[in-house]
Amino acid sequence: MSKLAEAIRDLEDELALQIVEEEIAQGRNPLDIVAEANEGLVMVGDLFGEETYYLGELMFSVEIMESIMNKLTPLLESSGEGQGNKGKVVIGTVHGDIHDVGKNIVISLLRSSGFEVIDLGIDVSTGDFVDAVRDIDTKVLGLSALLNTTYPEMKNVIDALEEAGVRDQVKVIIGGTICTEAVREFTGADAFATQTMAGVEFCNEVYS
Ligand code: B12
Repeated sequence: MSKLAEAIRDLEDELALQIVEEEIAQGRNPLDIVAEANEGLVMVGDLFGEETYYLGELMFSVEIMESIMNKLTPLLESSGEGQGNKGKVVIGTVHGDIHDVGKNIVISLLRSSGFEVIDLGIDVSTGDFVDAVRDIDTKVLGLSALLNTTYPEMKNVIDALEEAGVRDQVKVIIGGTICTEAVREFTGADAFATQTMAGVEFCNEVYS
């Protein structure tokens, strides 16, 4: 386990930020730093799952992650290949779900890869997703969900796109730790991603 993951797991905020600064100074790839931090958050989630940590600890781990992302986002976005000229991507966290750390990381990576990202935010209604696909000239819709209770919402969005007659206009990629091939099939999405770069690779393919 990396020192950064360990520091996040132990909620050692100052130590975690110090490690990040050292890693940046050493010229480490910001994506590798994100991956290490991600590992720490997953461990916090496991401790929460086994009731060693409670909601307060979970929230604090997010504050640590947000401080880390404040340092890494400018590096991720400045290493970009252009200013949004590859195409537009619409992304949001589905209704009932407020998890956005992973979505925001994907957004930073897409922007750094040259996509213009329209972020609909968290707890986004089905209607808002449909309106966005209808109104924005995009070929990709990204849906994020982290809860077992909210992944059926991804299917609702895709069904609503069909009903509105706009399903053919976009490829839909779903993301979040709960996403698997079975979830993709259930929702009717075109792809799923649980890894940092998979979403970017998918958008590159769609716009190639
Ligand atoms: C941080 C966190 C929170 C924070 C969220 C803050 C925020 N601003 O996001 C807070 C404290 C608010 C929270 C609340 C809750 N949480 Co919570 N949370 C987590 C935790 C610890 C980490 C999630 C995270 O940020 N991971 C780091 C990011 C980088 O990873 P990621 O989200 O998976 O994203 C990556 C990929 O999945 C992918 N990706 C993600 N989205 C997308 C979208 C697209 C389009 C693409 C291409 C890719 C992609 O790319 C990302 C980068 O690699 C997880 C534990 C875990 N193992 O996931 C629990 C977890 C998700 N939470 C859980 C629960 C139960 C809750 C609560 C219901 C708790 C409660 N009793 O109130 C509430 C729900 C609130 C709600 N309505 O949404 C459970 C879910 C269980 C389940 N499967 O249903 C988990 C798994 C914890 C656990 N082990 O029990 N949570």
